[in-house]
Amino acid sequence: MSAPPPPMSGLIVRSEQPFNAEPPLPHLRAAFVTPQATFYVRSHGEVPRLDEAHHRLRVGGRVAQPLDLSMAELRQRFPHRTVPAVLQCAGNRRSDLHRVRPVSGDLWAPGAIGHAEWTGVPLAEVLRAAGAAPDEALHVAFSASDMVDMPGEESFRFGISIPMGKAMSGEVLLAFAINGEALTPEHGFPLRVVVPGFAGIRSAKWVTGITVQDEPADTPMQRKNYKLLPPDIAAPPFDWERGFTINEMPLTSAICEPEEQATLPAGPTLLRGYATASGRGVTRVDVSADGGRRWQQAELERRPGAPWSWTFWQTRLELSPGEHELVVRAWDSAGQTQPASPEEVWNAKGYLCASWHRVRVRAD
Ligand SMILES: Nc1nc2c(c(=O)[nH]1)N[C@H]1C(S)=C(S)[C@@H](COP(=O)(O)O)O[C@H]1N2
Ligand SMILES: [Mo]
Repeated sequence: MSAPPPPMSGLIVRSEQPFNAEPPLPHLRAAFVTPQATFYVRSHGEVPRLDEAHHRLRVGGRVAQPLDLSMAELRQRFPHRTVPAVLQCAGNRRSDLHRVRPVSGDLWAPGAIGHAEWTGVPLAEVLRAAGAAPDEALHVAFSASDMVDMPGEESFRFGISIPMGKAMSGEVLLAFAINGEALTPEHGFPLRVVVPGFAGIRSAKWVTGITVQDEPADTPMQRKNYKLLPPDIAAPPFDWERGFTINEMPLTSAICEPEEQATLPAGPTLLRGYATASGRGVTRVDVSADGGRRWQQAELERRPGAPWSWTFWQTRLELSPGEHELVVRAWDSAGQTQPASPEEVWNAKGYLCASWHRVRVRAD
């Protein structure tokens, strides 16, 4: 009997162990709702193979009524909600920062992002049933089944947290389905957290425990990594105290087509890509064929009433024969736009690269 084909065929593998992979950008741009098979995978350890029938979710800490739920109980006892939301790794587009000065971590192109319809139970409902005090100063920590190895750390169980205010917002889900189908093991089967608008790291996969506590999670990935360090910190050992925790993701955009280093016929050329403002609206997308001197506005495609969804954009630009630097930048509903160059946002861990996305092409 042959093994079933891997669900993530066609992805560009950035690391075999742990398994990290992202879709080629034209695949990502092919559908407004990213199919699970096209969705990037970011794992810190081995992918656990879990059994839904025996999976349990324990809720404890500063709650009046601790819970210990099977998957069937979770599904039956709480209302279901579907939220279209972007999930994006804090390291998306790290390769652009690496070209400025070396950074540590997987060298993601702009494909460590996806947009799916997540279905599950609102975390807020479960916290309310457990009698968690809705005190905004508290933290909600998630623990998971996977063991993580990080450089300089003893092996530990995955754990991460979010502030109570976000946990009680209706959009944070304990999700058991993506685009109407069960999660695959790589994406967190049988249960994962989805925190719309926050860096992917907060969306714990294979979640087994929820703890309401006074402090953020006491794990290396909460205390140290996933912090934005100031630019003068260039090499390890990092002084993590000088960094701040990455929660909300910044306004960003990317060109998905044409691809970097493409050779195209001169003349009108279709450019397509994505933009996301993480809760705010994307109000305008500008595209340039001359490195950002002259701009043209792209046509936008988005889903009304879906604040955590993304925006697709497209436009045709006239390319004369020769080399061109294609550039995109998005604007949000607060009139903010993206920084022009990766130099301005360089940080040693290579997080939050949200500068104008630039693609070099040749027209013949
Ligand atoms: N348990 C667990 N949850 C996790 C991770 C992990 O390694 N273990 N990786 C996180 C990171 S860094 C990201 S970007 C997202 C990626 O989710 P995906 O693989 O479904 O795209 O999961 C997050 N949740
Ligand atoms: Mo991530």
